[in-house]
Amino acid sequence: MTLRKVLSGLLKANGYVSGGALAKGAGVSRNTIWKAVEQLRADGYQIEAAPRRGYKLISSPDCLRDYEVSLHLKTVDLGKPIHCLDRVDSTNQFARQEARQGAPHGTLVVAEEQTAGRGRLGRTWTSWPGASLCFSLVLRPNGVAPTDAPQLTHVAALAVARALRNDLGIDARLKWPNDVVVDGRKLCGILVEMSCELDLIHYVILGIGINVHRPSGDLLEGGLAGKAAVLDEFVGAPVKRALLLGAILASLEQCYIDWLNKGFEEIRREVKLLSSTLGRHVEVAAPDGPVAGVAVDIDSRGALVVEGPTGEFRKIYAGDVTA
Ligand code: BT5
Repeated sequence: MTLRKVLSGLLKANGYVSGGALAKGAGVSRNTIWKAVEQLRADGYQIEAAPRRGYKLISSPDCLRDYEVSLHLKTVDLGKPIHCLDRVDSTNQFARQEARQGAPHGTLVVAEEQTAGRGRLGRTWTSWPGASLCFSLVLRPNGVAPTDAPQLTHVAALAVARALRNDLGIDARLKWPNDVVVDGRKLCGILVEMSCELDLIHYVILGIGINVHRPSGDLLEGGLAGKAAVLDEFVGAPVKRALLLGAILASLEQCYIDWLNKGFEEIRREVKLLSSTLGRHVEVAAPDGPVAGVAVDIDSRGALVVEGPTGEFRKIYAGDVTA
């Protein structure tokens, strides 16, 4: 808490701020401020100290520590509480354990490194310590039917795309059902998992992975070469992950509340506008076999509607699209 308050005081000062003023703002002693500044320096913050003038923040590292992440939260529920982990098998797995033990709606799990990041259907999500943003949220959508939960994939994808478009000016598009793509390459993957009974959702775990920086040693080569996109390269400067996380959570909270209050229709309309899948000839690896045709719609349940060569329409509820 003290680190957060000191960092917040340094940021607000936008120049030098005295140790006394920081101590007053944080409600602690000057000695505690001195210790907090030392801790922040050890964590990679560059802080100048000058006699009679106080402290000045020169630069911040791109870190995902809880005090930095919480500083950029603009949400009511999402991100409360926060678990910031150095290393975990999968943030979805960790969040699921938390949810089982009663973690509240909005609980955020973010990790610097995932050792067993998951995609859908047992696939792998690759991430790189320091270069990726990987996080999961515990959601408890009260009153929503389990059959409507898959719409959350679209809600989340739209929220990420909106944040990237509005805050960073990136032409982010949505590839049905769970990818956010830029220039046709995958920047972000979304994994929605649920625990439910026939007519009751216990909890949903929403996992989001984003490639932010190009990993050192160009680990994007190999299987992901030409398929994966890296955010920095579209922004033209290194993006701070804690800031990005704050922007995405704000956007997600807005989309989520709209979805709860107004249903899927408005979300669907915007998803269709940003879709990179609609209007294209696609091949879909659907659970009951391959389907080929033109993707013509996303229906009121989030299914992809494909028009086959003889004019028949098929609704695909889950699958992978090759365009
Ligand atoms: C996804 O699955 O795209 C869901 C990814 C969700 C990842 C997050 S990270 C935080 C949370 N914790 C987890 O353990 N998971 C979630 P799917 O549509 O099945 O896509 C997986 C496929 O995407 C892989 O088979 C690769 O082809 C490709 N892929 C893997 N890593 C990638 C990356 N970093 N960038 C782009 N594509 C990637």
